[in-house]
Amino acid sequence: SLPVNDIRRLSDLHPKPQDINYQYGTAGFRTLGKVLDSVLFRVGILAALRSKKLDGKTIGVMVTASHNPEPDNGVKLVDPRGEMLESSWESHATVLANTPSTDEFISALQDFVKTTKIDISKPARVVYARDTRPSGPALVAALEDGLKAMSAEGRNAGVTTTPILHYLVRTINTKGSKESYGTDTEEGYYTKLSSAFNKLMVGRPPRPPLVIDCANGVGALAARVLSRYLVNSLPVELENTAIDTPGALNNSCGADFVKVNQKLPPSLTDLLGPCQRGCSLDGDADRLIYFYLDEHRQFHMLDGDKITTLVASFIVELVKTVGLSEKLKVGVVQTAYANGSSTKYLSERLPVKCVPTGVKHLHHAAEQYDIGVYFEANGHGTVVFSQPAQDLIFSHQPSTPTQLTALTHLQNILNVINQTVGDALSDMLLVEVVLAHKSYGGAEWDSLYTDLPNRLVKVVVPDRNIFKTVDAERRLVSPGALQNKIDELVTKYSEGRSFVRPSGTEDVVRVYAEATTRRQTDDLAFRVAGLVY
Ligand code: NG1
Ligand code: ZN
Repeated sequence: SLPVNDIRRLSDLHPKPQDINYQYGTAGFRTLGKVLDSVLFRVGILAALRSKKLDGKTIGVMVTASHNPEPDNGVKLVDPRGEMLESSWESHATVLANTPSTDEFISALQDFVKTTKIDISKPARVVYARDTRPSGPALVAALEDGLKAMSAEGRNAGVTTTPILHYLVRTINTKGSKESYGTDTEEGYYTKLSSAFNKLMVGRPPRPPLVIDCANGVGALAARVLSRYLVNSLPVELENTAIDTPGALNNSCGADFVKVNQKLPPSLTDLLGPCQRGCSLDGDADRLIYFYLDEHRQFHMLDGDKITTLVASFIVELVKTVGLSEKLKVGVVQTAYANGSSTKYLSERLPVKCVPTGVKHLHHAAEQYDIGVYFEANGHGTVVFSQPAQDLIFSHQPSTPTQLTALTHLQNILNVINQTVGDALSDMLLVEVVLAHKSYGGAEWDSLYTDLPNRLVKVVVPDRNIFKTVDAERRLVSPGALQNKIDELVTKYSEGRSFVRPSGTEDVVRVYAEATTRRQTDDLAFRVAGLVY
């Protein structure tokens, strides 16, 4: 049975604040770092229980608030294959985080163990990490108390990126099996990605240096280490690496800043030359946005949709050259936030599916293809290969030298990609491979299709829970007549599209709009926001 005495003693050190209601949302628990102590303790216990339920497989816990401001923090659980926590456990997490007292917490735990049929005698293993936020160390200590209460075996992966933590979970759980995913260390990660990348870059002409905006976060540490493995293949210039400067994290820099403001971080203005490309990571290095300046120093953004297009087209080409088009179907997954032009371009070439916001939806839909490419417009995404697809790629016998070359490229690409989750550094290497192989600069890449002007605005409303959506969040069914009013407005704009949905991570409603001109787009967004308010 549960070690009730240990849990009680340690739980009393991490009391739940009375007035706060926590919610395990699309990004786990996320709010101000200073109110998360009890949540981390309880997540430690929950992670141990999840591990026991899965027969001692290692569960991951990541302490981060990604692109959110520095005072925020958060925590999410990672399942054994490196995926997001199974959704049925999200509500258990919410319930456990909100029980008011230690006694109620313990009885909720006892109920949970019983109804979920968890065998407490099984071992529990958890690997955990945090980003660079100042609130991180104390929260990790609270998590460790939770693990201690359950006598779980903990492995502290230190300060690292979210995707590296996912990689560690997957490699630990597949160690020594035929599905082995690499060595279960950070070094294993860097070696796996970089050696595949370096092979793909052999014989390519030298590239101008890539400027990497590290958002003053943990990506700075990871990008620095990675760059040592790339000395002969990719010159990089690391910017916004001030991880110890209070208030700097994600402040006027990083992938979210660039995507939302559609402009260069001010700190890069004097650094980026004409026709030079750069990219921004977010605070935990799982999102990536590219950009370049043209010859007139005009800024152009290359977001998740542009990455999807570049990568999916390249993989399709390789598969075709290898002669496996019939056996390896490539498909794309997007959300409603994908630019209409990208959807149009892709749909004319590939199967494209639209799913609700949140990586788990994209990931699961992508797994339905042999090779699934998914990115949120904000730059979070990856490519997933089904097991049969991987087996085929590594066992296929090519019949011509051209096929052999393409097949080897495909094999190396598989190893550059972090299939567990969106990974800014892995995605960056993937983009660089395609650019090098196609001899593309930013402008050539950008020219595949032209983005429709778009605008994303937040509206603060008294209760966002009254907003209910259907059709992959593209239409509202509540409140009442709102969707009809939006539909009516949209018809007045050429190529107009707009939708409204409640955020899963912030207490706001988001309004998205696109149309053929900047002015029309802003006007549409403004008027739809007016309807919502
Ligand atoms: P919400 O707050 O539900 O819109 C945001 C992003 C998602 C996803 C999650 C998790 C937008 C419009 N939404 O979700 O794509 O990244 O955060 O971090 O970018
Ligand atoms: Zn992130």
